[in-house]
Amino acid sequence: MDLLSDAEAAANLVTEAGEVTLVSHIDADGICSEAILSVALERQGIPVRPVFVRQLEPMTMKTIPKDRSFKVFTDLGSGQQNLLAEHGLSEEEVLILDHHVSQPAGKSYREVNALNYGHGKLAASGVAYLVARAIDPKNTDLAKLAVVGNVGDMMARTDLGLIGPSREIAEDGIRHGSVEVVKKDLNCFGISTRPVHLCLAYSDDPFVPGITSNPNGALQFLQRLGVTLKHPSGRWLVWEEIPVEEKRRVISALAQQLLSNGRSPDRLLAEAYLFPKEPERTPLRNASEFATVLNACGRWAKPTVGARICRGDRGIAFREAERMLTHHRGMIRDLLQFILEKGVTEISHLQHIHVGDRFPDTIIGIGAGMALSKLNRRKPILIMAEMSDDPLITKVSMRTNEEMVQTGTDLQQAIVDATAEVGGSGGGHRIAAGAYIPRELEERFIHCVNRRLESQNARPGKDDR
Ligand SMILES: [Mn+2]
Repeated sequence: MDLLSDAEAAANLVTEAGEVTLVSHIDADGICSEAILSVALERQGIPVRPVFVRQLEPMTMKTIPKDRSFKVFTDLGSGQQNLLAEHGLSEEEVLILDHHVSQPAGKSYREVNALNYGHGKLAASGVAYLVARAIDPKNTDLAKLAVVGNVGDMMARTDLGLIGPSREIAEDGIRHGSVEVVKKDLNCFGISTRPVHLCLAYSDDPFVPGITSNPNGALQFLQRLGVTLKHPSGRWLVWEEIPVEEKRRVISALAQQLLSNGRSPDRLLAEAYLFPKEPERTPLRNASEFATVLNACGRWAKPTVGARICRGDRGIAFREAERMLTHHRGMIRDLLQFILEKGVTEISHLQHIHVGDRFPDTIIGIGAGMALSKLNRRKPILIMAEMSDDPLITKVSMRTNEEMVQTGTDLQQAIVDATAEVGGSGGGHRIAAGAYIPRELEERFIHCVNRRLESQNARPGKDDR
């Protein structure tokens, strides 16, 4: 069993279809997966009907038509094979391209799942790309979207860059000319759109004392270094525009700042993925900001706007996405403010807060992640929200930071174990995970997770999977 030959088999299978229903997830990885595969199939003359879902559960299964189309599931499906079977889908009409833990359920659906080949850092859009490339080697223009999806799913986070097959896909993009790799760039978000001092202040990996969460501190730091901060026209420059020599000055001063505070500079640099053909100073210029645009579209129930951007729409869809991004950021700012003002409840191994129905459940994880750098950084944060469409269910999101992951914290494991005990479903990654749980068992769930985190911290730190 190897990944490329299975991608090839999947390509043969899907190109035999007369028409395809493509069911995908609403996040950046899911939107990129859908775009990659739809474009590849449309180029073969095969009509595709996309269906986006927040997650596969009995309610959303109803949106999958019972017709003669071939059903492809991307970025979901592996863990919900029981639902596919219950929906009456036969083995012949299904293909799953995923990277979540597989749970076979009686039927043996055809599946290309990165995890089954030992690739923990290849997201669904990477798998979809390998299938698209097997359909036609000319599809390397789609490598860029796979880079966006992989970065959006945090595949580059732990290792400070993409590795293995997802890195090889980025190489395809470089050869095609649509992707540019900067090997040792500053590990921070917003290099194409944010004024440099805000870019530094809003990044918390690594946490730089005096700069992280401190825009004024960051500004003074840059002024002391004599960095050119503004364009002659008066607007702020973004990191991408700063001359290389000045970038080096900033990076070495940040390293010194970390060392003099007894912190490691290990996570200061990371590989960045730029898209030189996109317009300058827009969030489409680099993989992580591009992914944020798509996530904003998905979280505000407009995944198809994101899908149009993936297909190259830089007009109406892009302007709509920009408005959503502005709205998205405003809402997250309000949420952050709310968390800090209301305050979290700290227990032995985590800190938690319930936001009720004040904020949509789709953004609480992001707000929690941002709040964590202003709270106790030694304890993961657990945030809960009511689900607007189901009063009996509570959405839970958890976030921690790289330092805690390196000492053994694994939120995915903690959440999966706790949902096994309390009921509900959950999953995610070591650094970020989420669950849907029965509302009446919130308290018990918190304590289950707390106990799991306690036992993880008692173990010595393990290598990342
Ligand atoms: Mn994914």
